[in-house]
Amino acid sequence: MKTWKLTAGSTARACPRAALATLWLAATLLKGAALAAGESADAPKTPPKFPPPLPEAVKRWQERRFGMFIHWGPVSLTAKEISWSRGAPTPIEVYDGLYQRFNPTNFNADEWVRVAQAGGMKYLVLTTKHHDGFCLWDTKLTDYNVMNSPLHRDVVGELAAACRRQGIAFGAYYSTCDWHHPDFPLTSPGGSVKRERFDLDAYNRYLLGQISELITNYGPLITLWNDVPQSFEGRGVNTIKLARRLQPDILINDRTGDGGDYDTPEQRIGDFNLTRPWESCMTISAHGQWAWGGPEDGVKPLAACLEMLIAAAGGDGNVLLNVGPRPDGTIDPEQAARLKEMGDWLAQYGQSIYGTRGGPFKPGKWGASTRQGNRIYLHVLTWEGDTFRLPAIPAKVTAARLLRGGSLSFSQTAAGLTLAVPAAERAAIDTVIALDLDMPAMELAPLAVTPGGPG
Ligand code: H79
Repeated sequence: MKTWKLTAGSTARACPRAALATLWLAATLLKGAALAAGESADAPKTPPKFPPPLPEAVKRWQERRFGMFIHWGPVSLTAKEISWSRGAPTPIEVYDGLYQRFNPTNFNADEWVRVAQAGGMKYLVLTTKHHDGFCLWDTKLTDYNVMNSPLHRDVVGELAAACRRQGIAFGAYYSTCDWHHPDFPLTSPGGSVKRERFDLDAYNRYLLGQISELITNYGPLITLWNDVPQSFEGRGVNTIKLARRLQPDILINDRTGDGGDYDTPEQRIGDFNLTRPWESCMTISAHGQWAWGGPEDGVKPLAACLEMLIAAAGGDGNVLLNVGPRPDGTIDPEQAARLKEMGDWLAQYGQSIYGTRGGPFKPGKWGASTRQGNRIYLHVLTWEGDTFRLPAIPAKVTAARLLRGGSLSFSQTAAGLTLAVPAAERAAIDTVIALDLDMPAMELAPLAVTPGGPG
């Protein structure tokens, strides 16, 4: 199992005492591994605590493969990390007063959606409320919301409407923990301070009321994306039941306190898994920032961004790639430009990503494979020489070609598949090869590619 990994830059961005949240994420990962290791065919199955998602909803979400995550709020004025900077380095009183200066008059929901679509993204998830408790919609349940900022516009409402207009799915991130709410047991910095008095039942009613507002007023939502369920074990099931009752085809991620419909590896690409749906959430910021990190923050290289998507699709997972819009309401042009490059790549190679499933060749340093119908797409990222060998598959390859055209030599024997692509024909980042089969590609069992990959 891969362990929770931080990006090099993320620790440098002052996040003082994040132990609790980090522990929760680590514990969740360990629990998953323990379950997987302890499972046997005849072990009694624990009955699910909540109704499962509709299979067709999971399928539609998986087919989209690539979504935009948006972290934004009054904290964007400071270019510090959302919620984590509350208390340190930003004093709590200062942080909690930022909304009084939040006036991003250039916010244009349609423009955000255009940026997402130019990036080839098929859904969008906005931080409606992060751990800092500030609400980006016209909630009736707290005054600490965007209608009381100088902007005085319902950001969630405008974005949900723009998504509907432009035909892209909309989802709501809603932090389970809330370090601002007086009834929540933990507060800033980093959720590490215990409140003397709190009322978790009252907070739970607030959370359910807000989730109800989000689904009722802005739904249908493609997903309800909870985060950091501190103190919420045993309560998450209420979230799931409520959300499913209000919208039967909604998906709910695994951070409710009692799990959910799909796993959410954070800042790392998930492992190959055809049975449990998953989505990696990743930052486009070079420093692993979620909220806008300032003009010097920078973006990840195109290769890194495309490799995320390829490795995820090859492992049968989605990618939710995060942008942090600026305090004036616009998406940083550097972030938008990188997304456009991804979108341009997807315009050419999208058939090998959208609507595909992962495998049958498991992802590795060599690259990844995806499949749809009678076809396998090989995404070769690392070449060690011109020739590339793959293990044998119980299907006949009826045609092999480079997706963007060009010459390729191919042979199939009982020992396996051999492909050769001259250096001049290879793409700078990802050489995509389509293999047509005489049978449905999903019927092939997953196969590991020899370490060291092609050679
Ligand atoms: O919303 C984003 C993060 O703020 C949130 N999840 C994503 C989607 C998150 N909350 N807790 N955690 C992630 C786990 C803790 C991460 C930490 Fe740190 C790493 C805490 C301290 C080091 C990275 C750097 C996050 C804050 C600073």
